[in-house]
Amino acid sequence: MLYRLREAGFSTCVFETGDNVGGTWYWNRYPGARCDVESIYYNYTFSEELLKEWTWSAKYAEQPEILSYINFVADKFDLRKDIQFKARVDSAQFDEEGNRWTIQLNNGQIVSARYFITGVGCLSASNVPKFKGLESFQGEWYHTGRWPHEKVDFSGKRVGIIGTGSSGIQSIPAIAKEAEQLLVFQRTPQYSIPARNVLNDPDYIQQIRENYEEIKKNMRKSLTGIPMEPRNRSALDDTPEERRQLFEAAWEQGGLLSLSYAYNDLAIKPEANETVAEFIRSKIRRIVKNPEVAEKLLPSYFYGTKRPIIDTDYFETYNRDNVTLVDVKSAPIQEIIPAGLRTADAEYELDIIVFATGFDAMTGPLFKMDIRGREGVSLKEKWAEGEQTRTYLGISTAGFPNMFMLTGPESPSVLSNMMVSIEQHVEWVSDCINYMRDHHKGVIEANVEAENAWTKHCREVAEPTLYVKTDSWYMGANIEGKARGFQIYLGGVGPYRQICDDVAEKGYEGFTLQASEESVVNELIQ
Ligand code: N01
Repeated sequence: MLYRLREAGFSTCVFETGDNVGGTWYWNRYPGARCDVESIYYNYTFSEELLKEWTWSAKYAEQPEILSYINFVADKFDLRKDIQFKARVDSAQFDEEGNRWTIQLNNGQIVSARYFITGVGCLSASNVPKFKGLESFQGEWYHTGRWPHEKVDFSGKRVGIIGTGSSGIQSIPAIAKEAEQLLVFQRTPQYSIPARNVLNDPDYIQQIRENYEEIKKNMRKSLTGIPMEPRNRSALDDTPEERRQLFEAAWEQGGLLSLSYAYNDLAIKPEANETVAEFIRSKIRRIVKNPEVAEKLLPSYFYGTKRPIIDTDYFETYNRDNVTLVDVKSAPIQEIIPAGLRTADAEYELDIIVFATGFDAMTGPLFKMDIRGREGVSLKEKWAEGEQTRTYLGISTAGFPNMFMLTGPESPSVLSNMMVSIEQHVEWVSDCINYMRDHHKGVIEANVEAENAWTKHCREVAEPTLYVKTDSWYMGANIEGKARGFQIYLGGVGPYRQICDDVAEKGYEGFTLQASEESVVNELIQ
């Protein structure tokens, strides 16, 4: 966003809490952290030069490599000179008289800007559950989403990890190799399939480079930003043996979408979903040697309605002597004690606790700032009314003029390859700001009717799917007291891009654009 606006001649400044670039990949440095989207699709595509200069070492890049890439991009385009680090935005308020945003930083600095763009991500507000007694714990504790920059030494330690989502499942095998004892406190068992990571072959990279224009086009028009489409057949149209063979091949192939895309109705029909769910359960039973442990690891929600997880030796890790699975669904964690933690039926001594307990997703990062639009109404207040987010295209929200949210709620965001969705929003927003300048407009604001129609459309697309039947962070269900509602646009990246482009082509249909003060003054003079 900074690069595009700067190239277009706008004076632009980025405020960043961290002391360097990287965002998600700056904060999530826990052992085993890596991307679940293939590296060749998980990069910027705006610069051909950049695509040629960077080579990914493996199919799924590890966090240090992705962070090096982001630093490489920042250096190449000299981005840091317009980024203020260690600068957290505490509040942003729209001033109706001057039609400008007043942005207040935690260091006391106040900035005035015509446009206010949030690039705070969807999963950056880490969630540490409010366990009683945490402050009394005498060991060390960490959250996966706020991992220290120094190495955490697990050797010879009794480590407890709470949470078995993507972060837990990536870190458990890595921590188990180092720690003396690892206790996994699991509330909800998860489906996970092998990533099957491999090093990238130079010939393969060459072939990708030669065809990147085509690959980029396919990524942009695909459903998820990854150039793959679901197989156009119902799971219920195949015999059990045909299904088994297909699922086996997908399991061998590994990766994020291989099983989800095996049939076209797995996210819609419970009976279809059960075929893939049971297939994965059969794999867990076969991999985990202790049948009692295997039984505790069997998930029961609809497969794919939480972020599908890919792993390296996750279920195999439970065959190690130093790993113990503790079921905290039947005996919940009651409190953290100085020596460890206490569940409803036992006490566990621990030297280190790892919270792999996720994030206050989607709205959490936005609500960490006190954002106020017209008449001083805060975003929090606006979205508390009716108990759901309301946006136009997931980019803007009525009452908050000249504010844009990159990968905001009700856009495809976390249900897509984030790189593709970020670039699409960046292109759309910078085109819009250029249009405003070229047409002498000073204020752009979503109309309430357009917003209501978009929010309704988002709900209507999600409603027939199984996503809304699962308690997940997609639904806001992981945070106590948070309003429930599906906050992501499920219509797909390609169709969504088309909708956004059509809106722009029709002169920003659904928005009200006001002339800039300068152009009004000019007209009066003439
Ligand atoms: O968080 P999660 P995450 N007591 O919310 C448990 C992305 N990501 O950080 O399911 C006990 O998925 C909770 O249990 P339950 C990706 O989009 C991507 O792992 O609520 N347990 C669950 O097991 C992902 O979906 C990558 O019953 C408690 C876990 O903590 C998203 O980030 C890598 C608890 C939280 O799982 C979030 O993943 C990592 C409590 N009080 C993450 N509270 C890539 O590969 C919570 N839990 C790119």
